[in-house]
Amino acid sequence: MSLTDKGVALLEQLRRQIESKDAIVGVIGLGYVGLPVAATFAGAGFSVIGVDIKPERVRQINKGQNPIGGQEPGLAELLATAVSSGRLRATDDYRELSAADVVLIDVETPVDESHRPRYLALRSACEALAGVMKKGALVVVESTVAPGTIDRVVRPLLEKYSGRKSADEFFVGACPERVMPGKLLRNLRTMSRVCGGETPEVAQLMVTFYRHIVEAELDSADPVTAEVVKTTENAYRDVQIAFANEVALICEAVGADIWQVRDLVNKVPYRHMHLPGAGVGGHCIPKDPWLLASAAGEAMPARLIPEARAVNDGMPHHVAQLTLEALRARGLGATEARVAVLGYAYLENSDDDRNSPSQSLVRRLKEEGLSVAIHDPWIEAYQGDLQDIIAGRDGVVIMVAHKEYLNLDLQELGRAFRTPLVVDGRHVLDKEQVEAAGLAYRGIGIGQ
Ligand code: SAJ
Repeated sequence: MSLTDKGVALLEQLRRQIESKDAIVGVIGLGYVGLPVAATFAGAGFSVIGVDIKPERVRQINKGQNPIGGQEPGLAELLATAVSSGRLRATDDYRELSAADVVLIDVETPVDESHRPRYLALRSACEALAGVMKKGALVVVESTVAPGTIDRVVRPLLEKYSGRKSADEFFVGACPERVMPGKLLRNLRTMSRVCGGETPEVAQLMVTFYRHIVEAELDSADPVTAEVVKTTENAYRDVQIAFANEVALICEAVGADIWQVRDLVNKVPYRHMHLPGAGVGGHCIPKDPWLLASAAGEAMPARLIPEARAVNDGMPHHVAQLTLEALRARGLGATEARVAVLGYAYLENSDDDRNSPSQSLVRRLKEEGLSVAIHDPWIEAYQGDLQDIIAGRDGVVIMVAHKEYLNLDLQELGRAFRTPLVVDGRHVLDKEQVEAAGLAYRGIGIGQ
């Protein structure tokens, strides 16, 4: 792909507007990615139009109120200033994007039950934008998409519904986000990013644009490279976690301790075993490997990535199995057992429960007939008193390494239980200490 003469002229005009911060920035999708991005560019001195389909969210933002849950340092203040200064305005009317020189797309890009990308939101955003898009505009997809999406979905939709040609009368690229709940603004500022432009000049202009808010490295590339990098960095993590989980299961079978094994393996140069555990949750790691795998050709389908997903998705069921076996060893059948699950979020010290392994575990234990209580100090619905929750129960299943669980009073735990059993899904407790306190211990990766 190369710029036409008209494209060269329009890109040069856009570069000057970006350098002087006169460029108007549009952001489509004001969620946990789009809203921090919109507020950050407004804070950097740009005029920003945020578009979201939820009128209530638009109203909240225009009152300077932060609709994002959780603890996001600095976001509420940045948003309030961006709105009160008049630099950021939210709307549900796409027509207001006709004034935007740069449009960032931050909509959800989930996969369906068959793990195929579902681009309903992305497609409708592209079609609606194309109908109002300004000549010479730069469109950047920040959402995580499968490799090839810019070339096969985004650009064709923008061209079809605008009647314009990319690299001629508009420009397109991908710059995948790398935010993380709890660190939205910090990651936005400090994480490097890949600027995948449809031509080298467009990629360079994206670098110039993001330099206004990113302190870290900005690497130029083409769109498909940016798409592969983002989905690969998360698929890499998922496969590494799956490997640690598989070795943990082998350790259980042979009577070894995965935590001792892992420490000794990681002493060897270039070995970095990840942490085995009760499963892999969140909004990125369970989804992005499927986006990457979906791009594999028919002739060479991805095998390792789907298998790693299966191993990780199997971990909550393994925790259920450990629990059932331990209860049976104490003469307790599933239907008479009462357990407490500690931790419902997908990540330690977080209130985010998206795709959390605990959801699979609780469903499985209930299907087996157990009575299940849930505790999670970070999630309002489950914040009860821990002692009250576990009183009279036949054990606890620890699913998240929240800081509140790191120093449980084992003696007190022992007194509260009807049957003293700890199933440790995150290596929060020490087997010897638990057993010294008179409780039975089962842990992922720790053979009996
Ligand atoms: N987990 C393990 N073992 C590990 C690491 C994680 O079982 O060794 C589990 C966690 O308990 C959790 C899930 O995997 O259930 C995901 O954990 P995560 O630490 O990867 O946290 P995420 O999902 O928020 O991942 C994000 C990703 N960042 C972006 O997509 C921008 C990921 O690429 C980052 O590596 C991660 O944050 C991070 O730690 O920064």
